[in-house]
Amino acid sequence: MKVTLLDYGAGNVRSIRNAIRALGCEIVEVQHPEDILTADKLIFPGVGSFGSVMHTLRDRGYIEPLKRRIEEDKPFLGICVALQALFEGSEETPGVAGLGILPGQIKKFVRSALSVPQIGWNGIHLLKESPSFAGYEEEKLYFVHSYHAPLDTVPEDWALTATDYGTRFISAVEKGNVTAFQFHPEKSGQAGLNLLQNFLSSQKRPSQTPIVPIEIEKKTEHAKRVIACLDVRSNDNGDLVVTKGDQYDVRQEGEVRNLGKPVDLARRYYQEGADEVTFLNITGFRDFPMEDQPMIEVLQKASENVFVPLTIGGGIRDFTDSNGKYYSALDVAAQYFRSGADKISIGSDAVAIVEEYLATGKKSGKSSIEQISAVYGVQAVVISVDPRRVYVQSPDETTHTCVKTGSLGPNGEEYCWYQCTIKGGREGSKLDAVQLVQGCEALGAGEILLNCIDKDGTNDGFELELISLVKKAVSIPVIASSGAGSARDFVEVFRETDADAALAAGIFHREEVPISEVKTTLMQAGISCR
Ligand code: 1PR
Repeated sequence: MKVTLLDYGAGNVRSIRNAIRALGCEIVEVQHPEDILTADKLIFPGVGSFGSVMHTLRDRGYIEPLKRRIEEDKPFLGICVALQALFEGSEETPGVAGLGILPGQIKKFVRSALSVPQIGWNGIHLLKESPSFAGYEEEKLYFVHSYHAPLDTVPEDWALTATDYGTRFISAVEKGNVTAFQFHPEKSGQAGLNLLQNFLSSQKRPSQTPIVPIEIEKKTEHAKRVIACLDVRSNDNGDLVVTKGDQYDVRQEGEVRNLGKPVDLARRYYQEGADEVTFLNITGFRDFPMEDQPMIEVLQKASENVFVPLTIGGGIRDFTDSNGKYYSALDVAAQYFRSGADKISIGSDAVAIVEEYLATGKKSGKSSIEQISAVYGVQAVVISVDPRRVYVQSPDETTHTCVKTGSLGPNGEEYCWYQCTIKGGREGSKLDAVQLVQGCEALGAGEILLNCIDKDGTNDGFELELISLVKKAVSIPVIASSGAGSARDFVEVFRETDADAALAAGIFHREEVPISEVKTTLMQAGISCR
C-alpha cells in the first residue's frame, strides 16, 4: 500500500509518518505540483497557522492542483488546518484566501469557561454513514485548535461529524472520496489509527446523504487529560535514565535515582492509556541540547510507537555550543519537532523572557515563545512553571499575588505567594506564578505545565490553591502537576479546580497506581475522561 504525503516543510509531520508506517504503508512525497493530481491517495497534514499554510501552498504552486484533485473527487485526507484550508478564509489570518471548496469563514472559539485552544480528547456525533468511520465505537479523539468550522457554513452534503466545545462545530467533512478531520487521527491512539487505516484501505465510493439531524441534544464531552511525565537525565555512568526527585532532589545516597528507561516507560504508559506523555530533560539548562543526541534518539524511538501527543522540555533557549556555533531556541525546537515532539516546553527561558517583557513593556518578537509559536502555532508551546511557596504574615508585606493558605507556614504564616524558579529550582526569580503565566500567554504560549516544588514527589496531593490561582489568571489550558499520590487526588484536582489536565510521575514509575485505576476512579466520580 502506498500513500502520498503533502509535506510542505512547515512543521512536524513525523507523527503522521510514524502512524502511516505503523500501519504498514509506504510513503511517497509530493515533489512537484503535478504529484498532487497523479497520487493514488493523498494526505494533507495541516501544520502551522492558516496564513502560513496558504502562503506555502501558493508559493509552491499547490493551490490549483489541490482544487482540481478535490473537484475530481480523488481520495484525499486533510488533517486539522487542512480541513480549515478547504474554506474561503479564516479569522486566524484575515484577508488570506483559503481553497474555497467550502463556503464561509473559519472562526475563533470565543473565550468562555473553556480554555482556548481546545487541547485534548473530545467525542464526535457521526452525522452520516461513512466508510471512514467503519468500526468506530464512540471513542474520543485528539483535538488541538483555537479555530473551528461553524455548523451553519458547512453544506449538508459535506458535514460528516460535529463536536461540542462551548459551541457545536463541524469536526469532519466528507464528500465522496474527499475527507478532512479537525482532530488528529495520528495522535488519537488506536481509535485514530483505525480511522487512518480506513482511509488507506478505502475503495472509491459515492457520496452519502446525512442521516442524523445536526440538532441532536446530547453533547460530546471534552475529557480531562491524564499525563505521564518522565524526568530524564544522565546518571553518573552516563546512561540516560528516568529519574524522580523529592522536591526536585533526584539523588538518593548520592546516586541519581534510576526508575527505568525513557523509551520503554513511554511505550508502557501509552499502552496503559496515558492521554499524553511528557519528557523533561531536567539538566537541559546546562547541556547543549543540539549535542544531546541520546535525548533526540529517545524522542525518535518513542514517537514510533506512541500515538498520543509527546511533549519535550528542557534546554529550549538560544545557545552557543562548545565550538562557538550559535543556535536559536527555534533551531532547538525545530530539531525536537523533527524528532517526533508534538509540543515543546520552555522553563527557565520563559522566566527571563517575561522579566524582560515586564521591564520594557514591549514584545520583542524575538523571544523563544514568540518565535516558536509563530512557526508551529500556540498549541505547540507549553510553559513549564517551577514555583515554590513564599510565606508572609500578611498580603501587605509583598506586591506579589497572595493566597490565604490552608497549609500554614513554619511560623504560622497564613498567606503565601508563589515564586518562580529557574534551573530546576536552583535559583529564585523576581516573578510570581501569576506574572509568569500571564506574560507567557500574552507572548503566545498555548498551555501551562504547572509544577510546585513544595509538593513535588510528596504523594501528598496537588497544590490546589496554586492551581486555582493560575487557572483564573489565564485562558489557555493548565496542566496540574506535582504531588499526586492516589487516584483520588486526580478526582480532587478536577473537582476543586478547573485544571484541564493532571500530570504525575512517581506513582506511575513506582507502579503504585496504574493509569487505568486513575481513569476508572475519574469515571466513577462522573468526570469525563478517555
Ligand atoms: O528550564 O527549560 O531547561 O526546563 C527544565 C525542565 O526540567 C523544567 O520543566 C523543570 O520543571 C524540569 N526540572 C528541572 N529539574 C527538575 C528536578 O526534578 N530536579 N523536574 C525538574 C521537574 C517536575 C514534574 C514532575 C512532577 C510530578 N519535575 O515534571 O514530574 O512534579 O511529580 P510527582 O507526580 O512525582 O509529584 P528548562
